[in-house]
Amino acid sequence: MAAAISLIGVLAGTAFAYASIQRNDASLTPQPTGPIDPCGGVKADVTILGDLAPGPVWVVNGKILPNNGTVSLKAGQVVCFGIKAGTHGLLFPSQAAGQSVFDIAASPQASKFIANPRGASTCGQSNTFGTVPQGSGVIAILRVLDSVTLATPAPFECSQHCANMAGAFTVDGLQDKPLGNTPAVKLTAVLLLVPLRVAVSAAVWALFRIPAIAVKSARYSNRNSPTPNSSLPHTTRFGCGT
Ligand SMILES: [Cu+2]
Repeated sequence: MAAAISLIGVLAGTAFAYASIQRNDASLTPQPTGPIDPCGGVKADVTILGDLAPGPVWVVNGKILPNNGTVSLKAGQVVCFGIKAGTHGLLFPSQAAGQSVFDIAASPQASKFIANPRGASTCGQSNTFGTVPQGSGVIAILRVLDSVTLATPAPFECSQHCANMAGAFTVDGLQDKPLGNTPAVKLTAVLLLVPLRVAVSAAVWALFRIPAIAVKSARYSNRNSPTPNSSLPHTTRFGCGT
């Protein structure tokens, strides 16, 4: 009985060990609110977040993009646009401009891209294409086209902050691919065939050489015989055993 009471006491004590510590000042226990990085769960090659520090800015892979700065992309890269703080949207001067860089139609957020998202004069332009400004979350996940030819960098803006939050995309080179998809592996496969071809050539060459060796050996084995080795082909009896 004493042991049972002791066990109950231990269990009761264990339960108390998980009780929360009471704090008088609520600021000592701040809780996270909302997604800290809306692109955190997206396996994007490039993350571009709208922020408000020090003012309305794009933050590219953690670095503030100076206004009218250039974002260097590579073909095939996945780019995640999202909200870090403030209200932002992605705006291209035209649908063609946006589609010259990204495969917008294949985006999970393709339906968010509309003509003139803030009216006929969005950001003072008449032919814009992009998303309505939003206050949180992912703006869009866009994939850079595989084959991109840009005569000049493709401009973009924030549909909320317009020219105060502008930039341009350049696309050069190809996104690094796994080795299995590169021509280098094919070259390696070709190189692997070379020793095999050498081996095959040696084997074929041996087929011609071995009978000759055998015949030569037979000739020497009958060197002291009084009669030629009749089992040998006629052409090999010549000169033997005399
Ligand atoms: Cu903005």
